[in-house]
Amino acid sequence: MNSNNKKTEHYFAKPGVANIGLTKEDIKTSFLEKLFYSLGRIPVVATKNDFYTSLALTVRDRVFRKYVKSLEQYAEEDARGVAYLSAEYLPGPHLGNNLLNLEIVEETREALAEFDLDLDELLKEEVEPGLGNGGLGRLASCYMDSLATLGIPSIAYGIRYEFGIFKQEIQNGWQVESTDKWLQKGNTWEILRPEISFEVKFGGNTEHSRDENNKLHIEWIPDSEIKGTAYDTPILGYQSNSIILRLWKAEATESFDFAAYNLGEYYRAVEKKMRSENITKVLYPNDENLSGKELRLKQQYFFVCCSLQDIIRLHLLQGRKLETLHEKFTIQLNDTHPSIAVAELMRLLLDVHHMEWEEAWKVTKSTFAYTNHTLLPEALEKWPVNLLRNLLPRHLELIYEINSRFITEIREHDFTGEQISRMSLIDDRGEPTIRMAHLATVGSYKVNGVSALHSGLLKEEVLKDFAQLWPEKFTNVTNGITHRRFLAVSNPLLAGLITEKIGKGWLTNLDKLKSLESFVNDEDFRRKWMEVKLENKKNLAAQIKEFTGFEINPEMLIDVQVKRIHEYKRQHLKVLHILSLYMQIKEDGQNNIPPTAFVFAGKAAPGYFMAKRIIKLITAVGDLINNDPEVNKILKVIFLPNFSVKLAQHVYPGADLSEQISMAGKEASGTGNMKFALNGALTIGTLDGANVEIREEVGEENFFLFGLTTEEVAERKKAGYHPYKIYSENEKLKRVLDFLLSEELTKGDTELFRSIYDNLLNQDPYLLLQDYQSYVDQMENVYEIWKDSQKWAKMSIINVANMGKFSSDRSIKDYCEKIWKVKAVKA
Ligand code: H53
Repeated sequence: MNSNNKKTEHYFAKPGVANIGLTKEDIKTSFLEKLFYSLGRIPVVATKNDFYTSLALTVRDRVFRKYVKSLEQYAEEDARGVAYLSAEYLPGPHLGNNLLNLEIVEETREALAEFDLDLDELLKEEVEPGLGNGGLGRLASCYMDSLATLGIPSIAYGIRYEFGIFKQEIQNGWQVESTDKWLQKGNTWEILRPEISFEVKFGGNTEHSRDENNKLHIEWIPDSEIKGTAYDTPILGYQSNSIILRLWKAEATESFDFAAYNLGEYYRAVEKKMRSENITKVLYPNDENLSGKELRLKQQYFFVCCSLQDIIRLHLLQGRKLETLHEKFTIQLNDTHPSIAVAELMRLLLDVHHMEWEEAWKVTKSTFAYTNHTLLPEALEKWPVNLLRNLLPRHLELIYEINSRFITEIREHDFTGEQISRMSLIDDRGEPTIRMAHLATVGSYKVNGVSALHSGLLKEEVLKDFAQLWPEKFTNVTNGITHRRFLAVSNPLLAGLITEKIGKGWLTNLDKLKSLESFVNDEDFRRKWMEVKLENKKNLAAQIKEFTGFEINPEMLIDVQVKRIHEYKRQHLKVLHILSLYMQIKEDGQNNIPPTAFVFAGKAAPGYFMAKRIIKLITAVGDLINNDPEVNKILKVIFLPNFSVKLAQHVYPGADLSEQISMAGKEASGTGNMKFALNGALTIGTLDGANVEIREEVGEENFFLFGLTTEEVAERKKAGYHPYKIYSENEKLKRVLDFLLSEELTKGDTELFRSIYDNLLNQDPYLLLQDYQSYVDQMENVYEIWKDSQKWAKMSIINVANMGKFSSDRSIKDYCEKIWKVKAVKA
């Protein structure tokens, strides 16, 4: 066989082999084959889920067809590649996206119609993998889409949680959590790779010995061992390559099971097995807050350990030397969650592959790059030294050694003692802990923040000493979103209108949207633009009806805040504003407020008291307003339960106004802000995260700005902030705040919102009261402009036209140029 014969093309060219074409007839044939041969069903007894699965399998074949071609190309070019390590992914439903990327949406629709099936109905069947909490996980998935589309040799690693982010229900106005059994009906998109599996050790101790040449040997004698097995999901790019999302599942190793079984200790064996498998059972539901739990550290180490062994396997498979790992691979650490990788790679290189320290350290710090996603102190990971000693004793030794060499290095510079102790990897001010962000920074060749503002603050605050030491290490890559999922797939009407006007080049180059600006003065175009928005609002209204039972008039201004519930994101600021409108109607007899539906969605971490109370506040205000005939024609307040990627795809297209109202300096970037603007919503926001750049792009006259800047926040706090003073000096605000304790709102349980009330009046750490008036004033302006629908439409078009920068394709190109030095390889 010559090498040409080995190419996949050769096999696919043979008649009758793997006929996986893309025409309507091909799709029909495959669809029936899947139904008969893979599922053993006939149409009369098949359920909707059977039809969905047959279609998903049909599409999966075609995606894999693209994947093998991509793989071949990557191998042939011996290209440098990226390994992306992330504890979270939120891919959303795969089917619709894959159809778009294969460009077979219409063919599939027609093929199904011939069997009397409706594509949209089958799309609804898909259960999405909720393997992330929010922004961080969704960003990773947007990046997968762009890596594939751009043809960047890459592989993404993570954890195959059996239960993803909890399902949220609202009962009696409160959030109630239940388990997300996303695998219950199986997962068509993944394939198990039983042969790609690695051992992961925990606990025990280390033994140090010297050989005859006085060389030190360190052996880790663990007290337990488990196995990680790979599950691969292909992620297809648009008209392009495909990459693999490789998720690890924990399993018991046969050996220790077996030993216990022989002793007749069946139950002990089963218990151990279950305990090992617990590692990948459930996603920790805290976004930007530490759980501090041992199991969480086990999860982090588990997936990092499997992924690094796999990367080394792939590297050696190509006949390369381990000393060149950093030349062929760069490993991106998505936040500190995988940062134990720095110590683990050192362990693998030193203890398993017997490299010398200097060489191993050189390879390690030339391989990793670290993305920081938050400045919130409660989100910066620190692990107790004692926990590490118990769970990963060898890694603790390595971290101490890395730290001691690092401290020796910085002593040679002009750092003060205070700076040195601030920079140390070990915080020994109380119970000694490891600062994972410092480990990631010391062990990486680049560190980036996720918006211009955040990257700046990172250098000035959290990592300022490191930025002084290594200024060239720090850079910014502003986040981006995939416009293919968040416009082409989720908003086909707007995508269609855009394509009609400017062609479909925007699908691969979002900057092309700029040319929409030349149509802002075209009345006919504006009319069509508004018609599309109205259709999308009707669709959102239908979702609201389905999930909450409430009806909203789609002509209303739809004002939306969807994101995790967190005090710094200030959902309660929005609530205060809604209450101010309510009182204007009820008490001041005001009747010129434009009809508005306020829509909220988002999950609260189950242990986050204030966040859960904010949800109750939103629903209580909703109860009051939606049931008051004097008010409910003008205002509606909706809380959409169980926010997910699937639901988000209906929300963004139907929104008129996007709420991005965090206290300046707290939201690292935000990506929802980009999704709204891309779908034609206007933004009311602070100068926080990527809002700053969005405003720069769309122009200040097309953005509703309010609130203090980051510097002003700092000054305000430094000068002494007294929320009570603001409360007592602003009568209308006082009226609204006092209403939180009213019988009407609380239905007699007047202490219900006492904690929120007291917090705002006494501490108000996120300056709601400070920014309140500015927000209310800017909302007046929003209403003025909303009344001029032509002006609103123009602003909406200009917003969309200027979203080019926020494509994740741009972000990935930035990563390639500024950090990874990886080039595209197109299949
Ligand atoms: O990451 C997003 C940012 C967003 C930030 C978020 C995030 C998490 O979702 C979880 C942990 C974390 O450290 C940061 O809050 O501002 O847009 C992606 O970068």
